[in-house]
Amino acid sequence: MHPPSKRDFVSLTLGDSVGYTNAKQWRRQSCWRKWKQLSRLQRSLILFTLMLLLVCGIATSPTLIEHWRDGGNGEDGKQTFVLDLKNEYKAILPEMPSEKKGYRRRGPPVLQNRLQSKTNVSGLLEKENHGPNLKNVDKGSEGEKPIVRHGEVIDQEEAFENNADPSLLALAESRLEAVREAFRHAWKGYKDFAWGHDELKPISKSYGEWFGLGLTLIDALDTMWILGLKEEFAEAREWVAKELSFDKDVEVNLFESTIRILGGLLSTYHLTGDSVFLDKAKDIGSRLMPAFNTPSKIPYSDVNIGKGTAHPPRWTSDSTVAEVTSIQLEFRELSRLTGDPKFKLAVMEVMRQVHKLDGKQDGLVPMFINTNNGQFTHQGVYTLGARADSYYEYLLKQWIQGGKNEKELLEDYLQAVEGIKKNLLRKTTPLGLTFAGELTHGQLSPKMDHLVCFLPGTLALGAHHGLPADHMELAKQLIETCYQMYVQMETGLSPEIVHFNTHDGSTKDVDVKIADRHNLLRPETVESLFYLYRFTKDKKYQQWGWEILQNFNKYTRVSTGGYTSINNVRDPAYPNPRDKMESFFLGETLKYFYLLFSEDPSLISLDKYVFNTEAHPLPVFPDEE
Ligand code: DMJ
Repeated sequence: MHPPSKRDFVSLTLGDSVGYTNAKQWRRQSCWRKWKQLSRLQRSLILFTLMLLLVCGIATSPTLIEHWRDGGNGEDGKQTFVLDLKNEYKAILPEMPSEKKGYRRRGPPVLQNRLQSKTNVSGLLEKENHGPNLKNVDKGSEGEKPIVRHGEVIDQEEAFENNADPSLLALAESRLEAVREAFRHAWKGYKDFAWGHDELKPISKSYGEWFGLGLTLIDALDTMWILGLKEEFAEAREWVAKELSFDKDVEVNLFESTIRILGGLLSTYHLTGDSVFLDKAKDIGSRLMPAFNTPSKIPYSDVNIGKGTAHPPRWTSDSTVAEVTSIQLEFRELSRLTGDPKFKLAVMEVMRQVHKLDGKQDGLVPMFINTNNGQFTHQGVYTLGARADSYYEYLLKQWIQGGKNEKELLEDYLQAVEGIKKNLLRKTTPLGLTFAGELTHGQLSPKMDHLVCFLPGTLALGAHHGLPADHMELAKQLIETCYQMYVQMETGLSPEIVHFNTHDGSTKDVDVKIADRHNLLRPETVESLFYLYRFTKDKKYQQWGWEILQNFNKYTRVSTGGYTSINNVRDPAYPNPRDKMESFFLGETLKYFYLLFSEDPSLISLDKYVFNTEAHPLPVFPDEE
């Protein structure tokens, strides 16, 4: 045994005040001396016993185990976060029975089985989040804590790596904020002058009704959720819960009310888990069903949702092909959620019939179908624009939604893309832009609706899901053309319809007829820019979108609130406002801007969701269904 070294002794007294010569100090010195007097074996035995006690103590303390399994995060943002969320959302989200029973999470069934083995590595991304969407944090069955965002589980580590460049994040954030600001401005106009009505008329500070069902408010719900606009969302949610009633003697268009109202309610239900939206979706879905009571089972265009009657337009017994083939995503999802197959059976009967109909040209469909005999009418005219557009979009998206199992949908889609390539594609002069024209009885017209600009996004989505790579190449060419439809206009905003020049010696690619010079704040080009950016990460697509957003702000923004359609994209001095803000500006255009500028690929993952044709994300069905 050796005496305490000078150093050991000094260390005990360091920091003591001058008067610190009390019993405590004496006791310490005495203990230390006794310790030093013990043999090495005695000291080892004591240390071993202490260690053993410590380990046993930890093993029997649930609090500490919990703390360690959490990676020591018990005191950081995550646990506080759970509490915050519960408090914050009390007003919005009803307490779900599953929470009371201690189940893993609230929310629609499809999303529960995605709570798998994702590891919660840190609280980093919580700071990057978009507001009200971080709604629940639960323990996984193996002690993991998946983060549920936008109704889905994300891997934070992966997402953080994707977002690692600070300058990229700063640019993205400023653009995202610009979209939020644009949304707030549009919403202010709607709130001040059109609350609860279908559409804002921002110039006259009034509103217009189409169905009298609060169309803009419903179309905008999931956009607010995605943009993180909590207060606006909460107010709108209250309106849906307390004011929205479908028990009304009103005529609605089957397609428009399906994509905007049913689609909007279903996607908001998926993002929030709030059953009020599902209840409303079931109600409107059921009220639309009389449309299918036709001799052919091809639905009528119009339904009286109060009376339960349906009919075609007054002048014809035809329905529009795009309309009857672009309601499937929504009704299929409604069947899945309710367990009632009648919705799905009705819409799939339409697809079954259209699949085997004569009158297509290399997979391209005419624009009209008769509700009595189920045959195409007005044959020989093929367009990718109005009345046919979303037929093609929904072939692909139904195939994705259903887990890529429905072969007929894929066959029809692939055949249609070949039909487009064979029959509709041409090049402009002088720039050699690729465009999709219209075929009329064998003659190609170089006319293209702005609506056709959905196509690059759809082609890119197909390529992402394993379809031929040349679809992506065509997508890239077509989106360039759509961008040029903006760039070549004096306001930098696209007209509704363009005619391309194809003859030698033309000096400009794009011509616009006087009647086609309007811009309705449509989303298709921004939508396709979003898909192209997600899949290629080519910054030019974001830049193009940024230019377009600035031009919307320059020529369509109304100072007292809202944005307006304009009559003349060729006159920057007087674009001539039309005094109407379409609901799809909030439902689609601003949402796609936001998604385009976001660097987070898990923000509505394109592997987990398909967007309906009104930009409402619906989940891809889980494998087992
Ligand atoms: C929207 O209602 C939908 O995108 C539809 O498919 C086409 N028209 C408008 C937007 O332009």
